[in-house]
Amino acid sequence: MTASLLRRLATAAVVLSASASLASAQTLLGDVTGNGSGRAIADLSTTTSTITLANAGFVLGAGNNVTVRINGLSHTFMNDLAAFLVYTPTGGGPSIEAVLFDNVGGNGDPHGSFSFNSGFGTSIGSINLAGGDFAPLGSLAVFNGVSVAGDWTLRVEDQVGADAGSYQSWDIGLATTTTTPEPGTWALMGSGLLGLAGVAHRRRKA
Ligand SMILES: [Ca+2]
Ligand SMILES: [Ca+2]
Repeated sequence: MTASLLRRLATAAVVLSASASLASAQTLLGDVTGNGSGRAIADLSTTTSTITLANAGFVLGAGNNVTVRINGLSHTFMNDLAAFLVYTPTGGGPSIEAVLFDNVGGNGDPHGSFSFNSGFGTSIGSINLAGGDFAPLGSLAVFNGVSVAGDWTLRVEDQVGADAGSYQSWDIGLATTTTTPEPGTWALMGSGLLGLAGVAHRRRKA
């Protein structure tokens, strides 16, 4: 066994142990991520929090590409709650939505962070109120094929009178493929500087 191979194996072991520790926490997967604000969840209310992503050229392929993580969810009656992920593309067009959970947890009090990906092994129907990684009620594959650019909204509904709650923040993680940009625009695409570069170019010409 060569030294180089040993080094590669050691690196792989580190990566594996990092994934293992992530999986025991609340996992966020994907190369494109965004963070959204927390909200109070008032009794009998609907609350939304939106993450706007500007990643032009990034597309969701086939597979379990969407992870949603709700951080610090707290409520005094879990079954009151329903939560949805809604996507509206930049420039308009029909929205797409999926239900993350609804009518789960009985009268228990959720108190933790909850990650959702359709590839996770535990259904949200078997919720642990302390949080964890769960497959959502609705399939997140409904987002496959969309261009990432747009508004990603977490909608949380408190549907039953008495009891309320809050969450601290939320994250989205998207595992993407890229459409092929023109040569020279590749590096600018990811950093979101394409528009600025265009402005600079026009100024030089003027
Ligand atoms: Ca409900
Ligand atoms: Ca309520």
